[in-house]
Amino acid sequence: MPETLHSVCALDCPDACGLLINVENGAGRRLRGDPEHPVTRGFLCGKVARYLEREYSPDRLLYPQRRLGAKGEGRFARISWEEALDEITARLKSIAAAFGPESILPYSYGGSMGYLQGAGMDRRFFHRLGASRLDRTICSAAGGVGLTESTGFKYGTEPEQFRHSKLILAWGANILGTNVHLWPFIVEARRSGARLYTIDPHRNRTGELADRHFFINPGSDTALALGMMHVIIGENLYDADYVARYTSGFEALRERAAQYSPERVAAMTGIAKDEMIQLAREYATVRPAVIRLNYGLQRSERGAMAVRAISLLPALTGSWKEAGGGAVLSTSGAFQLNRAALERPDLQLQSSLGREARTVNMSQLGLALNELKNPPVKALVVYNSNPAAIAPNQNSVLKGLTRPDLFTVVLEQFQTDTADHADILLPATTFLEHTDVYFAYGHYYLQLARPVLPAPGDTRSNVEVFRLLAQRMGFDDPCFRDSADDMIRALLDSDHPFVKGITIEELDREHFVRLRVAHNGGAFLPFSAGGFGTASGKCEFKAETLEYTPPVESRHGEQVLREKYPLELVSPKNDDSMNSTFGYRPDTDRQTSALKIHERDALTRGITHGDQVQIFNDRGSCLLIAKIDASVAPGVVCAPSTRWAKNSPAFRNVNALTSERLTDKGGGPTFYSCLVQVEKSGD
Ligand SMILES: Nc1nc2c(c(=O)[nH]1)N[C@H]1C(S)=C(S)[C@@H](COP(=O)(O)OP(=O)(O)OC[C@H]3O[C@@H](n4cnc5c(=O)[nH]c(N)nc54)[C@H](O)[C@@H]3O)O[C@H]1N2
Ligand SMILES: Nc1nc2c(c(=O)[nH]1)N[C@H]1C(S)=C(S)[C@@H](COP(=O)(O)OP(=O)(O)OC[C@H]3O[C@@H](n4cnc5c(=O)[nH]c(N)nc54)[C@H](O)[C@@H]3O)O[C@H]1N2
Ligand code: SF4
Ligand SMILES: [Mo]
Repeated sequence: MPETLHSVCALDCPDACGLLINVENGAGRRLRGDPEHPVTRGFLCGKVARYLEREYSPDRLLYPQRRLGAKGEGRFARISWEEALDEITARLKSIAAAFGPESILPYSYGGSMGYLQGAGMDRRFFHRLGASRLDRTICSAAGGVGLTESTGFKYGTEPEQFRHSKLILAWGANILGTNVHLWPFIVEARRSGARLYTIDPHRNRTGELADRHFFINPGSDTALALGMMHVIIGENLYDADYVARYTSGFEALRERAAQYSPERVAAMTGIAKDEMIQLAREYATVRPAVIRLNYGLQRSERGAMAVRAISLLPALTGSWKEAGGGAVLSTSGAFQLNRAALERPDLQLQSSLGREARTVNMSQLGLALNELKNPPVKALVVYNSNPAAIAPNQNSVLKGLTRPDLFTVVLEQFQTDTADHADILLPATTFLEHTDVYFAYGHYYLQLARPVLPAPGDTRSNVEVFRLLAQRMGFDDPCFRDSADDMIRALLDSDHPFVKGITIEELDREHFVRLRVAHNGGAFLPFSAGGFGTASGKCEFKAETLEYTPPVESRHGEQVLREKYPLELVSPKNDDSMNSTFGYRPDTDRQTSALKIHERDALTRGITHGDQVQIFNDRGSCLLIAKIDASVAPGVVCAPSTRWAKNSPAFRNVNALTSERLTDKGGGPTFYSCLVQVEKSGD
């Protein structure tokens, strides 16, 4: 009998959709969005509507394998789970004995947003082992710091409230591409007269449909925010009552903003003076106005400051008070579950180290593999991530991954660039095949999904693999025998008012449960009456440290660099894929092989539409196909990311160009502060 079962999309996406799947004789037939889910509202993005192709792809990894060829070559032979686990255990034990357990480095990120598969048994295992801890900075670290410095919490306006807005600023946020379930709320708002403006160096899919697009110089958002404050304060358009009650440091802010005259800001941002003034006036006077900032704008050298500056704007205008006002970067901070009970950092004390292990920044994997000492990294265990394709400074990363003395284990669904570098490659289940609980970073619903399809071949979930490894390592703490449900119960054991009382039974029954952020299903208006999470309980302007300096790698940055490499490269998300997850799809590969370049920059280089071009800087080079279009301003080139390096000529993608320089705060990567030169390629 065909049946309809419930699941949750586990991809690294703010929308965290509720799914329905039709299953017949154990085979998935069709996926669709759950019509009951208040944010999914019955539809899926294009990439996941086709997810069953991935589920049943002939390219899925189904058996454990041992590498035969050279690292990176991709030749493997099938082995049994017994052999695989024995070899991994023996190697990890001997490496830990010889170099100390910190010579073992886990590397994981967004393959699954599930708590269990992403931060469950794996964390317990590495904590007990005493392995180096991974600082998971690669996506949102800078923005997280910026936001908490101003508002104290990592949450903001709920998506459902966007329908009440009259002005929506998509600031470094490609809503239609990366957060498509916000779009229907914006459509609703626009039907009632709202305007949508985009602020982005790339006029993306969202920008094309906006009422107005502002081309901003990459990395200059702090200047724009300060310029808007200049106008808002100077013209007395701020909410004096809200400012007096719920903010601190206003007088210093007034002085600081006064320094950012529209003329100065225009030169910094590339946005004309009158347009900037107009934007500030509209933002302050059209009510309610909401800002959707996303992570795009914090992948620059000044990313934390940019997010901090922008997230001060709704406090200045009092826009937090209104349904359809405020701002949102993430909602993740509202999911105050008991992560310590799930991850068990206390197990580190039971390790042979007997103390907390060092942390290694994942945005500097190349440095970690090639230069870290005391101890050096001798073993790398990768899951939920494809660092060979997505980590910055690819030449350095690949140099590290091909080190003959590095023992590498990769848990994967597909034969990625990173999988090609494994010594032992383990086949992983998909979210349709394992149990997990999901938070979201674009809404306020906690969700549970049970397996809806059988795990094919010899695939195993991350939870199972780390449970088996723990047994073989002789780790006897009872937590290593926990079932998925035991782990979920531990996670739900939290007294925080947003989550208190949510049970596994409720999640099983309802599939999605709204966090207790508001009473009786009412709107969640964070900060409508203050309640900021800062030390003072107020929104802190801290104007003494609020200032704009251009990124070193930018048109106003270091002179030697910008003369040699005059173009600014941004490599934002591809609309129809998910980082490198779908890199094996030919249509995805085509989309991510493009370099968008303005006609003026193409002309001066003798480049015509469709030419193969070489993009290069001191760190490396890669080959892409020139696409001359007006979606970027002169001086900026844009390459949708992230392609599989092995499908690219010369085995390099855009991350051969990006640097391991870190953001101003948070230790985040600076993917979008990247100077390059482009020329027509000979071959
Ligand atoms: N289709 C699709 N959806 C995805 C993903 C995907 O790969 N594909 N990835 C997921 C992940 S991991 C994440 S983190 C989210 C990210 O979601 P977003 O943050 O929306 O995505 P990005 O493409 O990183 O950046 C958004 C926009 O910021 C712009 N930008 C770059 N530099 C600057 C700048 O200095 N200032 C301003 N104002 N804008 C700038 C980029 O040009 C881009 O248009 O999306 C998730 N959803
Ligand atoms: N140039 C450039 N580089 C970027 C970015 C950019 O915008 N530009 N964006 C950055 C950002 S924001 C992010 S978040 C990172 C994303 O980088 P990653 O988190 O590495 O994301 P993906 O490339 O999608 O790789 C996730 C992998 O996890 C695997 N996977 C999925 N589910 C499971 C599971 O249950 N178990 C196991 N073992 N594996 C699983 C998938 O098959 C996939 O290969 O990339 C960063 N890199
Ligand atoms: S990738 Fe995002 S939009 Fe697409 S189904 Fe998954 S959660 Fe929904
Ligand atoms: Mo991300």
